[in-house]
Amino acid sequence: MINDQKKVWSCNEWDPLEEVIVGVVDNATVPVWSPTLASTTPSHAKWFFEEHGGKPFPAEMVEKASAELDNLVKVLEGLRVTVKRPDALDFTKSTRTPWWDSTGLYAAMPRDVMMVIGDSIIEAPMAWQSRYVEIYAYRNLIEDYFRDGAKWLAAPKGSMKDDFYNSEYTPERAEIDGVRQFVISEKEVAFDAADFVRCGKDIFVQKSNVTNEMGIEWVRRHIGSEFNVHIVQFDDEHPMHIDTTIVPLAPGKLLINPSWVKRSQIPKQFDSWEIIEATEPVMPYDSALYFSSDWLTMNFLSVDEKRILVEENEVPLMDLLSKHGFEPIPIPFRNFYPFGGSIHCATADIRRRGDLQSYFG
Ligand code: ABU
Repeated sequence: MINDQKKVWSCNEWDPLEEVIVGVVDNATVPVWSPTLASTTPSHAKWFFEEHGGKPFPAEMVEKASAELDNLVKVLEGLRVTVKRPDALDFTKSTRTPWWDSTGLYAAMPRDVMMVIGDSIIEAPMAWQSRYVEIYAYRNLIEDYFRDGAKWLAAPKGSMKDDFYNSEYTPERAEIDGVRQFVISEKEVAFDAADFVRCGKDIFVQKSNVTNEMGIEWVRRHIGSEFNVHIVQFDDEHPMHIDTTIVPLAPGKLLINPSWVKRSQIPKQFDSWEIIEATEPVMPYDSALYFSSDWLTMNFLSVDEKRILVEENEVPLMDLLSKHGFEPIPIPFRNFYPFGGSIHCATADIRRRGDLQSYFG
């Protein structure tokens, strides 16, 4: 079967998008405050989890974010992209294992729980107890893609027992003697798919508070020898998800977060690429960004090598992209930010037209 006929096929972040999953916020539930959450959550947001932990997100937040997701679907369909939605599980229900029990989170961020590499769907094992069952929101879709010929790999889910987490870790001691510390250990396989960025045969990944070396090694061995997996590290002291740090825009053009990425840290593969520094976020740091940094600015979705869906308030970024020959399409998405992501997080590519190739000499 040639790639154009494959139902599931995507090799990078910029080929023409033909099918995508867009998340839902229905039944989204606020996790209970924990050291795991504290490792990447801004401390100014702690009150939100203390007040709402274990309960549904406030209805007004859900309604506003839901309307923005529905609008995103309309915009994508208008661009001739097929859109699928996950099931809204009842995330207020607790998952009980022999070692712990926890309420769930949401099905808002497909980018975190699964990724498509070539014609394979890879399910991430995750690292938060509250996200243990999240993938089941996508299983009806994944089973259909499997019936249509996709390959399907599910990474081994860890126990997420207490001793998987690093009890010594505190956000204030995120680096000791020049060595980055993480809240998760290497005891079992862990990764979120959003710590990987795909550039054809080269895939870049960061170790983070949800992705460990064992998880990266699992991906490396399972995707096969035609792919090169490169581990990168930048200056984000509390890393979780790479899609606000480096964003490949098109062959030869890489957007970087100037606060976290030093030129000397950019992988040598990008030596001949144009490096573009993102503009500062327009949103104040403490404006309801409960789960994320303020760099959601960079968390946009490429429809193809030119057109990019960008949150409508991010005007300086849109100006920058236009200056570099891109065509930003503004959409309202600000009310989704408090759930921890922007347009990239809220989506997962299922099909992009194009071939698997190397973009690095
Ligand atoms: N899930 C994307 C959030 C990354 C960040 O906090 O910058």
